[in-house]
Amino acid sequence: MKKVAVITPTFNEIGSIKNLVDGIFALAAHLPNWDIHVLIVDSHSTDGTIEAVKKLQKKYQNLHLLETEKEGLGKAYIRGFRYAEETINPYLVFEIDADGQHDPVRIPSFIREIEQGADFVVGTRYSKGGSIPSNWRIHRKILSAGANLFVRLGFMKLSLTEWTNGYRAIKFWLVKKAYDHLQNYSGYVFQVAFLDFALKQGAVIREVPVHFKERLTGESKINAPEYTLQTMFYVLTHSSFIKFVVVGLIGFAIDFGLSYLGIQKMHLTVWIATVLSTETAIVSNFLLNNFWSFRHKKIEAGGGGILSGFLKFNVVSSGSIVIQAVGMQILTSIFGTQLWYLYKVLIIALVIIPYSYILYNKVIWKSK
Ligand SMILES: Nc1nc2c(ncn2[C@@H]2O[C@H](COP(=O)(O)OP(=O)(O)OP(=O)(O)O)[C@@H](O)[C@H]2O)c(=O)[nH]1
Ligand SMILES: [Mg+2]
Repeated sequence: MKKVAVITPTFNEIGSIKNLVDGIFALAAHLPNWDIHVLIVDSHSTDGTIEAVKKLQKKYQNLHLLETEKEGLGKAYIRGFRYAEETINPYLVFEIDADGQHDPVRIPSFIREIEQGADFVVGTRYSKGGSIPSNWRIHRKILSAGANLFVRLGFMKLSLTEWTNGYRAIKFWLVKKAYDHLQNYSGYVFQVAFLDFALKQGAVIREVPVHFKERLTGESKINAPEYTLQTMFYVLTHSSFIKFVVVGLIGFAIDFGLSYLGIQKMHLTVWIATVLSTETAIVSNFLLNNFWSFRHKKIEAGGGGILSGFLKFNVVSSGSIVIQAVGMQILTSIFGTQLWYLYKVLIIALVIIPYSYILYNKVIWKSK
């Protein structure tokens, strides 16, 4: 029998903890191949949660309690993983909220995915069969859906619909590998950091739809502004996007510098100088993107892969020249040429950057 540690962090969840624990152990009876343990990681609740867990421990031999400092959700999970490793030594762990929003009834669906080869299963609220509470106020819906969309677009990983929900099943080998990375993320952003890490490790990731229920008792612990900022910062620093922008700026400097040299200093024919400078910038952009921005999806030398990637890159780059030319022509013929530089900046920011980032991710440096 393989061991499972269902880890649930709690801070003042007296209203729901008993239901959750009873719910999980009721299911355990229907999972004969799995030895289910539950680990509550409590950060000094003051509402009686700890006492309630201790009482439940008399009934359930496989119920564990770890008391920790209140250092955020991510830290609570990392402490829980370490403790589970020492005391339970699981093959699989679950993450699940204690406030009743994650229905343990879905646990067997996660396990089915694991049995079919998944390493990391995410409970998604944003694919068919999943949902968020319909009575959530609009700002809460926007925060949740917006955070997910931002992460999906930032990582250009549209096939994953859910990054932030903390209802997951993860094989323990992945947890052990992730410690070093995760210890930097003590708050809720830990969830995004863990999924990003798993993807970059080449883990098999699957989603199962879940209904995210309304919190019935207790209070939300999430600090929305802090969470939003940390999530944005994480995506910008861990996706290829910032590097892609830096490469674009370097390309611009090369193009501009060589044009200046060719036209102004060497007095070359203008079209020859322009072809030379543009193509040098394209070569530099391709190499820098391949060996830096999209390094994790690098096109390897040999087998003609680099050449065909480079040719595609030229086609995409030519596309951006055509878009700029047509866009500039349209805007200046409508609004006049006085503010041409503003139109150019707008076209680059609103059209060229998304166009290139999407095509680089989806055509040239596709996920493996
Ligand atoms: N041990 C521990 N648990 C925490 C901490 N912060 C949050 N939790 C628990 O983590 C789970 C998720 O927190 P919630 O506040 O419900 O976050 P949420 O579900 O995104 O927000 P709501 O929908 O408003 O409930 C709950 O079981 C909390 O009790 C913490 O610092 N330490
Ligand atoms: Mg909650």
